Amino acid sequence: MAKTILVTGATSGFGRACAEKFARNGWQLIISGRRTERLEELRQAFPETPMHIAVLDVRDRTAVESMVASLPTRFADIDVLLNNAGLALGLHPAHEADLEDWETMVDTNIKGLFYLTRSLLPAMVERGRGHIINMGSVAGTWPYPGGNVYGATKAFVKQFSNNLRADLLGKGIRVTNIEPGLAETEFSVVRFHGDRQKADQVYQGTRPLTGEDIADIVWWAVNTPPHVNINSVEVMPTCQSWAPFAIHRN
Ligand code: NDP
Ligand code: 8X3
Repeated sequence: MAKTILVTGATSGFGRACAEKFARNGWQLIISGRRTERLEELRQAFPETPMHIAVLDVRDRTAVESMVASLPTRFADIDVLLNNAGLALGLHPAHEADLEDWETMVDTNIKGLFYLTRSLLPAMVERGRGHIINMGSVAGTWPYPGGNVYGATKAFVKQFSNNLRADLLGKGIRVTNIEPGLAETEFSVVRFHGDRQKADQVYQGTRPLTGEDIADIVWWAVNTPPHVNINSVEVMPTCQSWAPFAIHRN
């Protein structure tokens, strides 16, 4: 029987690239996101691959729980949960940021991620097998102007991943936090509320990471032997590095 991965945010970017990678390599998939037509299109691109579509807003706890409770039997034993759905909204300094944006990021990147995790963990513990891969970010470690709540949600993802490892010691379950830097997906279009020109400027003159780069890393982390746990992977494009400390002078 093929192994099963559940990918949240499979309609775009990293999630879509990861879904394609696992489908090409003989896994069966549960693909999730809010945009039904994109999930249908993904399933049609892999007619040989068993794919279950779970149209889902990860912020909706009841919807997450009932999706997990009603999985068809052949998809019920999940080997890998890829907690990828997430977003940044806005790049304003904290005193000008939109509170709605902050709430959406917290509800999606933090609460959505732990709803999925909490719903699937009991079955993984019972089976003594499973792998949770969380999509963190360099923003969870490195502060930058305008990163305020987005970075803080990813700091949550980082520490939640570490604490999961502590709770799951001896249970046969692996946990990995992937922490990418600059990557060209729909991320910036979403961050700038659909302003494509502003989004394009983020990547101008760079060679950013791609969804496929991240899919290669997820695939590697999953396929290390069961006694190996990749705790975290921080990855940037070669064209990205750190800035010096900022100093305000009068
Ligand atoms: P995309 O915008 O291309 O993809 C985001 C995915 O998340 C979409 O499939 C979207 O699906 C899904 N999503 C967003 N909100 C919800 C929701 N409420 N419920 C369900 N699904 C949701 O961006 P990326 O692929 O870049 O982002 C994927 C992850 O990677 C995010 O967690 C992001 O924070 C992280 N990341 C991105 C980096 C980058 O520079 N691109 C770098 C580091 C981390 P739909 O809209 O159909 O619901
Ligand atoms: C996405 C990377 O630097 O835009 O998490 O926050 S960054």
